[in-house]
Amino acid sequence: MHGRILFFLAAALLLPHSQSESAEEPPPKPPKRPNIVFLLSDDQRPDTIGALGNPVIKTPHLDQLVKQGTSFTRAVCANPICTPSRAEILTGVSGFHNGSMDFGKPIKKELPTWATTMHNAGYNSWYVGKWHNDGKPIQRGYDETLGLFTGGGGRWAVPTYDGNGVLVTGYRGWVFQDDKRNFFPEKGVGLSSNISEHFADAAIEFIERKHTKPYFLHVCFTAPHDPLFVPIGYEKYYDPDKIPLPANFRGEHPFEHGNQYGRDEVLLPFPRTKKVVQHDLSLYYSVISHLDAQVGRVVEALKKTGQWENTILIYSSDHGLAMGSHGLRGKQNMYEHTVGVPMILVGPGITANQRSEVQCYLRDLYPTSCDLAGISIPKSVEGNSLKPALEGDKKQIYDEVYCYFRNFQRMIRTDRWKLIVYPHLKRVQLFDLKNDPLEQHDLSDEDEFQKIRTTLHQKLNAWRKQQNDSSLQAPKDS
Ligand SMILES: [Ca+2]
Repeated sequence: MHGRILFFLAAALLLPHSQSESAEEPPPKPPKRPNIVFLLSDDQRPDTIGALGNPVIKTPHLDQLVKQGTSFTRAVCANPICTPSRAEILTGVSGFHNGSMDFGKPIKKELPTWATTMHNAGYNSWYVGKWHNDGKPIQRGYDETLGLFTGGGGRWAVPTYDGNGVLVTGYRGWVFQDDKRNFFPEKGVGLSSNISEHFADAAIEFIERKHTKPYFLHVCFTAPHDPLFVPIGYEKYYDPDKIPLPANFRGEHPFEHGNQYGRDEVLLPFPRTKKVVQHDLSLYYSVISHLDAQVGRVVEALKKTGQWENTILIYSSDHGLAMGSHGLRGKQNMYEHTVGVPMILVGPGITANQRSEVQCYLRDLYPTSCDLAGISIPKSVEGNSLKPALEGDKKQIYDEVYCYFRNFQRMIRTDRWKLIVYPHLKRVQLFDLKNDPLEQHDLSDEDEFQKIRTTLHQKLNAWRKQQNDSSLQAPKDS
């Protein structure tokens, strides 16, 4: 008897409108929460998508996403090296506060990761691909992995040469493995020409499962990070002799910016030549085109299984790359080609075929996905939801964005201006991005721009003080 009363009470609470509806009508179903599929490339410049203005590269599947969703054309990675950038993505917190400002620095354990938050909200949190942070994905909130690719296969590594004929130094000894550290060297040790297919295969395996819950599927590709090998079947995609050089190509960077002879920079000889850069770009583009085909396979799997309409798909990269611009090959700089990232979101509630110039960060993706899925954003998260911009509201999210690399570079960028400080050199650069988007004319010493230089420098230093930035203790006046 008591149980029956409780049952009716519970039913009345669960169905508050049942009295006003006819007995035959089922109660309205709660809205189905969207799946979140996050595809992240590795070292992809923001200008390597056909539909966003590159006339040479072939990216039909990414072009389709651009048409179907919103592309942020001024999104940045705050700290353009792999591990710290991924730490910002995983935590939604700046490297100044998440523990991971550089390689080998663990993420603070108390920070709820994107995966943890999704898991706690009733999602399955799944991980595929490159893992470049401390610990393992299953220690960072992911329920399960497939196609996990990380270090541990050094015993199988042998000296090899990339598509430029240069000895491979990137990803040596990385290997596919499972959560129990069972290794699968038969799938390749280090990068291989068609590695992106393995990541797409694993993602599709997750997608094709029978689902009882919504899921957060995080897929980290290694393309187009070096070493670059032409994917099988893509040998004739690009003729190196016909690839245009970056418009801001130069033979060498004019000063030691903090990584002039680092690992990434010595991948190409000095001074960089037109021929060498064109060949490197032809490899880079072919690896991106192959990655694009894998993105297409993942989208197709979502469509075939009837999940596309209820999925938010996010595509981005951990940072860009110089590829000959400004005389550089690597990341580790504050120029647009490198702090910039492609960022496309597609799905329910997201405006189609929209380009947004809102300044934003990679760390905003985590809170954005929470906001779109109706999940509360943890207090620790410093990023902001981009939902207002996705819905077509052009509201500014940040007045300015700040980027950093070790104690060698600090940057502030407003809608129009960019100031870069090199504390170790007591040097600054000032660019007018409106009139000089390729950053070829440093205005920092020109009289008429001293006021803007001072204003930006003061703002940047005030921000550095707020962050308790150790680079302020280097030279006094930078
Ligand atoms: Ca990277």
